[in-house]
Amino acid sequence: MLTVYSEKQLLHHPPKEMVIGRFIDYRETPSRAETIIKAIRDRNVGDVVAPVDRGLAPILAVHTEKYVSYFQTAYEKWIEIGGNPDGVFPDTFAVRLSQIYQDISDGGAGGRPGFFSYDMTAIIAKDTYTAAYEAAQVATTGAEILASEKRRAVFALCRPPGHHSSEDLAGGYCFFNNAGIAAEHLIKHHGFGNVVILDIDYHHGNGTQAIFYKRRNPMYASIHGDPDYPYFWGRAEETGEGEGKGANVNVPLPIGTGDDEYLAALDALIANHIVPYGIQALVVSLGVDTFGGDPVGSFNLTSACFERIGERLARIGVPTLFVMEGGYAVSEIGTNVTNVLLAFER
Ligand code: SP5
Ligand code: ZN
Repeated sequence: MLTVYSEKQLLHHPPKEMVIGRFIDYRETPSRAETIIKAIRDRNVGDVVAPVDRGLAPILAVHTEKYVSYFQTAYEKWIEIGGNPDGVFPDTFAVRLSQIYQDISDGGAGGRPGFFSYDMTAIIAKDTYTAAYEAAQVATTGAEILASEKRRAVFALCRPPGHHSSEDLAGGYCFFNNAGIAAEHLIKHHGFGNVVILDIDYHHGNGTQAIFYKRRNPMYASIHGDPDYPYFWGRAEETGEGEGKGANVNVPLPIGTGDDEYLAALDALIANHIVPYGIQALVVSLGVDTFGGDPVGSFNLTSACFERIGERLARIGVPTLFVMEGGYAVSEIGTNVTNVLLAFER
């Protein structure tokens, strides 16, 4: 399987994040991507190519102009106001204070960080924009190669991840919604009529769900831990709106879920929703934070289970783009990711 990858994605490295009130080392580390690319090479998964820069167009197909231009200069402006060089931390969030304040401004230099994010883990450090921009190009290039070269599958090794970011909000280590950008590229540039974004990261992809909630194409389908981050989204009752009714499928599973229950849920999701939808292309939001040893997720999957997942995804039988999301057990992340990809190709 071909991998698309760029080392520029390693430039994003905020030192710390806050977890239950304490600052700890940032868990979404550059070493995650470095370990994955090493395993891709060591296990001969296939060639690795650099992304083609398609500019802002693929990003602006998903994200608002205001959000993108805020993000481009956010770090610079933060330094100008005397902010901590480690990265941008909002001091206020633009939450629903009252229905009478629907048209609030972005809050100016002081307010913008909290206007364009909903938590404090999508930390904009010195080169974060460069890395997130590059991740979006990796995803777009993956989609482009999949479609134009009529490949069976491509792996977009994106970092930072994307599924928690919506059209104008960062959160959950995510800035640009790489999987959403890729799906939109398949739909807009290659005419795919029934794309499914299947999100197997441990966390619900609230950003992806939000972006496509009122659309029939793509379908968004997710299996995730519940109750857990992002807390307010991911219920089975969230099924889409308007034209998108029925094209949003959430499968929350309890903390501690193991291989057998997980695979049964995946089989049911594929048989009851993804196949009946008439799937023509698959974008997998590939998180491996479902692994038992993961320090962030709380499922109990074994490394062998990732092979079973890869086999099932292959059986769907459509062109497939894998887009990297979460996974924080760095010593096992290379094995777990390549287990999915190698089993898919067997
Ligand atoms: C892309 C991705 O995987 N983002 C995850 C962001 C999660 N951030 C906060 C997690 C806090 C969860 N605390 C519960 C601990 C259970 N082990
Ligand atoms: Zn996750």
